Amino acid sequence: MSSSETILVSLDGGVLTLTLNRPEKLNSFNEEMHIALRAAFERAHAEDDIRAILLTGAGRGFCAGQDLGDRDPSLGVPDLGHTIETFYNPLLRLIRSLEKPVICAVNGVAAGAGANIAFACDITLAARSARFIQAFSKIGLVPDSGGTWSLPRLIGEQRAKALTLTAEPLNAEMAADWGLIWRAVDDDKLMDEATGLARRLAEGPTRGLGMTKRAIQAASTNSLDEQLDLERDLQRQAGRSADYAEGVAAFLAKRKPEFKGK
Ligand code: LHQ
Repeated sequence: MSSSETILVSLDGGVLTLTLNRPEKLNSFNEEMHIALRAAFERAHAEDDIRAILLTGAGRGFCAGQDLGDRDPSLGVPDLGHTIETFYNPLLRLIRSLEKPVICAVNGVAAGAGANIAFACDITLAARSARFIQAFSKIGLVPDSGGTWSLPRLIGEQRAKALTLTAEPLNAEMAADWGLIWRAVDDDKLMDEATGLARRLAEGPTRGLGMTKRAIQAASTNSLDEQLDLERDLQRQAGRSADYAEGVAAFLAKRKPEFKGK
């Protein structure tokens, strides 16, 4: 495992595990952590050996959003739009455009941008003790990191407005019931379950999985006709992949496929 101070990075079995590592600040973002996390996602885009990403946090929290000590208006009025443009939006775009599965294991509280980053990942598991807090309204801000886009899509306008306007915490079980995350898991099982899932996906037909992610995401802005055309085009590409050939050969031979991600 190599470590910058703020993000722990390890690559094992095709899974790039990224651990937010400022536990004394509940893994809230400073610029150093942003830069390190972005570099790790850029690496995930670039390297074929990386076939799934697992994002989690060190210590008792997942991520408490922006480090507010770093953006303290008493030290001079900050340009938060610049912070968003420079750090949060590029991160969100990197996660969403990565054509590989991004698993998120929410090990503890996820607040502000921390919650919305978790919701932007492809499959999010959370420890039963974890809470999600749209903390922005408590400090006079608006939700960012895609929250105003993902929340109404995932849970509808009423619930999205109630969560963001009140900043009431939502527990993991309820987040799963509402469809904000995939599953709530016993605390002591979270990392085993998340790692197992990431490993399994890393052994999958990466190109097909990546195109599946692209298609599902495109659905929120496409018409049915556009989506049907997209499915045709992606299926054409998938049908030419080595992994499709392997999948069919394995099926016909009644053996387990060995996908190479190509
Ligand atoms: C923190 C933080 C934190 C610094 C805990 N900063 N130290 C984007 C662009 C630009 C600017 C603004 O924001 C954004 C997006 C955003 O994310 S805005 C939302 C920012 N986040 C918040 O407002 C959440 C603030 N944190 C909390 O409300 C609580 O810490 C939660 C509910 C997350 C957890 O509560 P507790 O479990 O009771 O823990 P704690 O409050 O005691 O925190 C533990 C330590 O972590 C503590 O430090 P200390 O030295 O006293 O032990 C906190 O000060 C520190 N910490 N969040 N965001």
